[in-house]
Amino acid sequence: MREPRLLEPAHQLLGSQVYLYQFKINLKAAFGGDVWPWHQDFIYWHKEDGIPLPKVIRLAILLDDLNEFNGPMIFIPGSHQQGMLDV
Ligand SMILES: O=C(O)CCC(=O)C(=O)O
Repeated sequence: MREPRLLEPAHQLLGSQVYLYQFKINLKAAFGGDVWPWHQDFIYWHKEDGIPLPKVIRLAILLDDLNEFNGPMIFIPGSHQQGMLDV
């Protein structure tokens, strides 16, 4: 959390002080791991935790090599401009 190589870009992108909101390890075993269907994270943080604005940086540190066989996270281009989509 205090690593400057992570903190400095976060400061620059958000233009403010930052805090750690949550951390976790997502285990994705190749071919047999969990499936994460399409979703937006922020709608849960907003509704359940009361975070007012999507002024958030999501940072992932990969513990293994990432490839098409072990569950890469995929983004839908432009979806961040469609606001919160309730699923
Ligand atoms: O790693 C993914 O595929 C999605 C993870 C995610 O949305 C989350 O951890 O909140």
